[in-house]
Amino acid sequence: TTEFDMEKTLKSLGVKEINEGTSTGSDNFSSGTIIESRSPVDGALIAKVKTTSKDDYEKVMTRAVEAFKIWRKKPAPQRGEIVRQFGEKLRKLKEPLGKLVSYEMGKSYQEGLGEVQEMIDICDFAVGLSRQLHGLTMHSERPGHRMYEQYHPLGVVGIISAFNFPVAVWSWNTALAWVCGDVCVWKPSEKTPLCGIACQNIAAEVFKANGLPEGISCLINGDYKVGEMMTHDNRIPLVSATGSIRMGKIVAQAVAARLGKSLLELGGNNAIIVTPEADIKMTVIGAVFGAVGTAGQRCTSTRRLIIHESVYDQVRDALIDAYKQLRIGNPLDESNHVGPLIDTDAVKLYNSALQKVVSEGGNLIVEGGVLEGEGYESGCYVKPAIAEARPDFEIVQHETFAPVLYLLKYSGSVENAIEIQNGVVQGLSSAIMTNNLRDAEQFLSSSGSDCGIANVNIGTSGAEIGGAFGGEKETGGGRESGSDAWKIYMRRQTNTINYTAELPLAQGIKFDL
Ligand code: UN1
Repeated sequence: TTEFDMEKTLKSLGVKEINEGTSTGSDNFSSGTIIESRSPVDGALIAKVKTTSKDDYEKVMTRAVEAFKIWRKKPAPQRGEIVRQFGEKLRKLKEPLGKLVSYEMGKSYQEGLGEVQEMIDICDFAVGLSRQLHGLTMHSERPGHRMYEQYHPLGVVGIISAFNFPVAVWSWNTALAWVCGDVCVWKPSEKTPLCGIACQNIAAEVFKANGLPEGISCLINGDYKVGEMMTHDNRIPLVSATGSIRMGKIVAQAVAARLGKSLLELGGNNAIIVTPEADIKMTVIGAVFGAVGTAGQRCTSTRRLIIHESVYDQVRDALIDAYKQLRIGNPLDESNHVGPLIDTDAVKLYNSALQKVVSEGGNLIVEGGVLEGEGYESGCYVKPAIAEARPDFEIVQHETFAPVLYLLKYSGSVENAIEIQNGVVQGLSSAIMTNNLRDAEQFLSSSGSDCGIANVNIGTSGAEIGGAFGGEKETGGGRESGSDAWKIYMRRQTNTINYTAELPLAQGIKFDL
């Protein structure tokens, strides 16, 4: 049902009609211009957020730098305890936060809840991590010497996140950064500012209840110009940015110019290879969810299917059938599969991709189109489309953040499919559908997929938080979330300790006075 009380939802998350978009925790202020958050679900104005001015930003940074001096001294397991409490609060607020994500961003309520679940999961992961953060010990070449390494907190971490995962991506960064002893300044997408306000409110309550200073969790709001304040700021040793390749290149250059570190999570052009021995039923489910889930607005969404000629017609026909069953409409109605795109600009990009693929000689086997009429008043609802295309089409090289799927045919061995799959500038996620062990292992080998994520008999999206998340090439090379992704949030120090009365030098050097 779409019947839900938005007013109650917003109230339980502390979101007001007009919100101060700058916050250092419980202290909220803002003197910048106002952004309006409109829901792509029905076009309604949800609430307004005041953006961050230069003066506001300075106040934030002063507090953040001060807070770091205190937070870094707190033992990591105690920092973990704070993150545990944050995770507990998220469990309690899972429904309203999931609803806000769904309403402000337009993804299905199920996916909104799933996104909050990712936040809870990363908190659990971070709590365990807070008793680890291990360095190595190594054997010194000198007698009576001990050598080891330790990881120390890094400082203020800047986070720039995208509209498509308006809450989870922040939490992947903050939950880890906090247990690592860092403080965070977050600029959410200007398309989903209310999700940012809600998350900041939840975090602020936890820090306040524990008597911790303002500045451990900070929020700033606005467009790229507000982000630029962070990328040029020497007080921020690490900027973690999720978004387009275009944005990532600008961020990377600005941060590199001051020799800062950046963690980039940029576009994908994810493919599923379908071999002659693929389980077709499984392939269709995986491909359809990957292509139309979140209306094709995940960075892991399936954009290309690379299908062996022997099963091509079968897969194509099964996809056409499956697309006929798709219900498009209000994402808060659980019977719908596909919600709206984020805004009408995204609809324009969708339309131009469809025109482009046709002008390059592609064949639309499932025609798209923008939906009009009752329930579609926001103008953001589009029909998922499928085009038969060729790998060398210009449009196939691009990530279009919409439900457009390209079918590409391959013949011969799996190497040919891998070459097509790797033949794009992006390198985020990839998958192979096959029951042939040789093909699967070939795909995973050093000459296989060049992506950060490579799956067998699973689609390209929906990665678990336990693994490192990110990709190669123009996807930016960053890794967030699980495995040892925490290391980028800390500085590594090598320590050598001499417990003798002599001072032998390394490399056998003699220096007698
Ligand atoms: C993103 O689209 O920016 O793997 C993140 C997935 C999700 C995260 C996507 N767990 O699809």
